[in-house]
Amino acid sequence: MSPAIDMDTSVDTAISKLQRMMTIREFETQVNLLFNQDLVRGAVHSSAGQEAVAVGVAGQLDNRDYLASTHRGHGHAIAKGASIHGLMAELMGRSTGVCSGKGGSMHVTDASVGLLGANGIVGASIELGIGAALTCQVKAEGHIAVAMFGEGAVAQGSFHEGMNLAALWKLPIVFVCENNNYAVSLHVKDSIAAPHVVDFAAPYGIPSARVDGMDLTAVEKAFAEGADRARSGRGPTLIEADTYRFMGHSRGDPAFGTYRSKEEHQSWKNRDPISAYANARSIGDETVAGLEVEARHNVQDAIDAALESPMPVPSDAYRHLFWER
Ligand SMILES: Cc1ncc(C[n+]2csc(CCOP(=O)(O)OP(=O)(O)O)c2C)c(N)n1
Repeated sequence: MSPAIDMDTSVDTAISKLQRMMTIREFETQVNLLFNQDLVRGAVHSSAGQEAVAVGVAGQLDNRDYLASTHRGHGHAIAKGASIHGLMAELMGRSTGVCSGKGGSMHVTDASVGLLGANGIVGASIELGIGAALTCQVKAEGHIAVAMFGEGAVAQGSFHEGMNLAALWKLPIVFVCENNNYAVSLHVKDSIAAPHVVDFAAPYGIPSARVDGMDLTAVEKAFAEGADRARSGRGPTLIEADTYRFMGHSRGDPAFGTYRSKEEHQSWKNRDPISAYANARSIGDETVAGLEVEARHNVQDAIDAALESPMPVPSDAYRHLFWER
């Protein structure tokens, strides 16, 4: 794995990255509670535990860079700059949501920040990312695309087709695999033939890096190299970030006790990316506690605003399907 080097230039920058990760964690915690109260409908997939990947990647993109997300997309959306008010309202089916309350958790999209959307089809982010990367290549304005996906997508044809095409056309894309070890309950060792996801890069001639996905700085370093390669016309990169989801796969799935042991779960929680980053950057308990209060306040504000917002009206059912002037 790549050793982590310090990408931060100032304490303020480090604090703002920590704050972003803590906002994601708080958002996911509250969404889980709202789901249990039936205020969030449809399936939700928590990204708690995977915040360092979201922030390490999306934190280095601007609004004109594209990011295609997965079914586990709340963290990617927040890290890419979508408003937590718009996201929370979307999950709660309100007309003030980022998709006017019609998309829900698995379709959160915000074109204004380059977020191409969460996605319920495992592996589809790869093809969407490829299309976005082709757009960037044709426009030649120095922008890039990122395709996020879980290791569950690696056994799909879309992964191999996408890698092949990106290498062939030297597309400005970074493939980021969040290897959280499990596709629902299936362990990665039982789903892919190679020891590591990055092993699939060499046959396509794609440079790759495997990093500790619980270490924000390690993710940033690997992604910076990939992004630079893409921006300078040198083609794609594959990054495998080893990580773990702290909650169950989706609704009703326990965090541990069935296909994951309590001990395994605890061993990853001991490497929590938020406390790991605070410790690595010597950000004190008092500052962390202050950030926690701020995150709680901001997310609660988003919940309150969503609760006060109307549901979409039936007459809008056919709106937003096509581009409107
Ligand atoms: C094409 C496709 N096949 C199967 C599913 C059902 N499904 C939903 S999530 C999931 C597991 C995905 O695992 P992974 O890609 O590793 O992402 P993670 O859930 O671990 O974040 C599966 C199989 C789906 N949504 N799409």
